Amino acid sequence: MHMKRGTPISVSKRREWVLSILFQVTFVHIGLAAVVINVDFAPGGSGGGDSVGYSGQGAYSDPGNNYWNHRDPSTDGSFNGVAGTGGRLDSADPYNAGFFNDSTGAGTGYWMELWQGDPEGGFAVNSGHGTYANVATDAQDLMSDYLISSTDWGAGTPALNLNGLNSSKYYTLYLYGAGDLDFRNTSFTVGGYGTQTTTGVPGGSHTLTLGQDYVVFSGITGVGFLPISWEDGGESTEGPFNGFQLIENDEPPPGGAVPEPSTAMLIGMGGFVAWTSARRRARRHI
Ligand SMILES: [Ca+2]
Ligand SMILES: [Ca+2]
Repeated sequence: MHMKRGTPISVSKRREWVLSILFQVTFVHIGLAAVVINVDFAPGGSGGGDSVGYSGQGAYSDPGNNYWNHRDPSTDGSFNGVAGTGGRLDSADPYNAGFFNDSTGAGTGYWMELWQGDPEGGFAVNSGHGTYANVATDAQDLMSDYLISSTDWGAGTPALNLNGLNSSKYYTLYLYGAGDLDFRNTSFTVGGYGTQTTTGVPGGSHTLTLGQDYVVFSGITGVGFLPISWEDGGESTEGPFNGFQLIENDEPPPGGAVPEPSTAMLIGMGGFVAWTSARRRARRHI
């Protein structure tokens, strides 16, 4: 039994289809052109000597956009030494340094409040010290300085609220917790989204690695703010929090994963090529 073939497609109809497909390819691309907030934590004040502000790419790929917000709450310098600089947090609680810029440097309505614990601390590794070798080589100025949660210093746990979220948007959060001493690792809890723990780096040269240097919480939606707390992950008594990336999307991540924009573009173009090939094959039979 033969399928009945339709009449040949008019030129205007084909043009309409091509425009439709091009629109969809463009839409997919724009849909993933997310707003990205990059934040680099480091000790400030008397303990800020070895802190370095980061500019560049994080683990979330955002080509061409290298702006990072530097958040350096004041420390008392009590950890200053050959390994680096830092100390107990001694700024007013909660620490709040205003609205974040996005990864292009443009202003946003996102901001945070940091509660310091009892108080907890911050540290920046001296780039001339041996433990600096454990810092990810592709983001050294992000990972070599951090805030600390320590079980040695009492019961208080440092936490922050990430504010200004839009309850109709979808968010992905990259949390960085590694570096300095081998295996120093961090357990992050994001309110309503559970707990994830980095493994910490095994020592030596490496690049940013999922699960080791950072963890990712995705599919965050329906919230106006996010409470984030962190503690040591069990490998040592100190858990570092080096910084984070907050990615704002209009759409939920497909299949629970966020594809890189370049990959999505290739998939979109692949679909377009497959469609035009199918049209060419179909035309040969008309
Ligand atoms: Ca830094
Ligand atoms: Ca940092």
